[in-house]
Amino acid sequence: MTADALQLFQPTRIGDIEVANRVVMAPLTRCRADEPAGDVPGSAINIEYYRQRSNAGLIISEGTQVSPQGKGYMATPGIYSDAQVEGWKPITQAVHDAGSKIVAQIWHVGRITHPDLTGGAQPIAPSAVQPKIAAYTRNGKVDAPVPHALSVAEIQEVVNQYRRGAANAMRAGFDGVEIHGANGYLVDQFLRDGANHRTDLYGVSVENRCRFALEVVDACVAEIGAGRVGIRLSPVSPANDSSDSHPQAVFGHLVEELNKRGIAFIHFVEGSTGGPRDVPGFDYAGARQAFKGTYIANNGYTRDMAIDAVASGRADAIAFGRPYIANPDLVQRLKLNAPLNAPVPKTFYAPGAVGYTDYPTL
Ligand code: 8OZ
Repeated sequence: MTADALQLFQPTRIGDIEVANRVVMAPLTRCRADEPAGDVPGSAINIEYYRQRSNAGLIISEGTQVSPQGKGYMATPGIYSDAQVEGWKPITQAVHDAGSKIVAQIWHVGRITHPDLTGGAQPIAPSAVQPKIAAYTRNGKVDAPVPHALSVAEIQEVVNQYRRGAANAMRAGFDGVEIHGANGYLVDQFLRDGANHRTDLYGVSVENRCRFALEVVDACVAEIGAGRVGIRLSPVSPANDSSDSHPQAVFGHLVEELNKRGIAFIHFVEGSTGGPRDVPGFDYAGARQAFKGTYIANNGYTRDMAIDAVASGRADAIAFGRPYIANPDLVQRLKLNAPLNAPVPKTFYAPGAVGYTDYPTL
């Protein structure tokens, strides 16, 4: 069979979004927004970076914080200010002009940050439990502090920040949003009992620990429609000091609830983010059966694994992260089974064009 006949390269729909193929560019933090201007994206190299990768059926943007307090790394772009919305517009335009689609990953890091990154604000979390992680600030590597445990009223304010992020994403020309529910950030902190020690409506039971995630989903759905909302989950990933005693129970329940809401997609980090896939504790095939929307699979997929997963129906689409950093023309390379450029980690988060827009195409 010629590559063009492979299902991985066939068009489909992801919720309301028509995509040219089932290769997805995973969200990738690149730390190249204009920080002094207020974490604004849209520089010439930002536009060029996304334009180069518009061979993906769907691009998921780098994580974009929904508030200043939601920021955990230097020079990540936001989606809360008018200047940020204006900054995103030429990026979404360039992607659309090249025939691709792009959703904004809306992100709040919760406790995975430091006041040096949040404009002095104390990090927030479901509970005052200090994560065992270091934050990287202009002053170097520092321990993330004990976060402030959100009150119920404050939780509602944060839900509204995601809602505004979704509305702003549409104003900026995005095709929808991916709620960042993975990798130990705020949504995941509520889901998993390593970080969530609450005893109120947001804690203890599986239903209560899913409440925040579902309130965020419901707010985004009310704002932009279920067909333009997806979520990324990493049920067993230890990223950012995340852990849970019974991941199957909490994420199994969450998937059922997400299915009831008819959202466009769930994007699963299968296994340990950027690491081993064979981490026990969650049944992805069961989730695939339970969720009627699009199942996007991620984490260490090779060409053969991606072709097989989509052909066998185990996944609807495959998200590639590091391969997309180093291979702007990834879809063409996958079609031709051409060799891939190796990513260079030291330029992943460094400013400038080197290691960003200068990887060679075929
Ligand atoms: C790598 C570096 C900084 C942030 C994630 C948003 O893990 C991230 C991230 C990854 O989801």
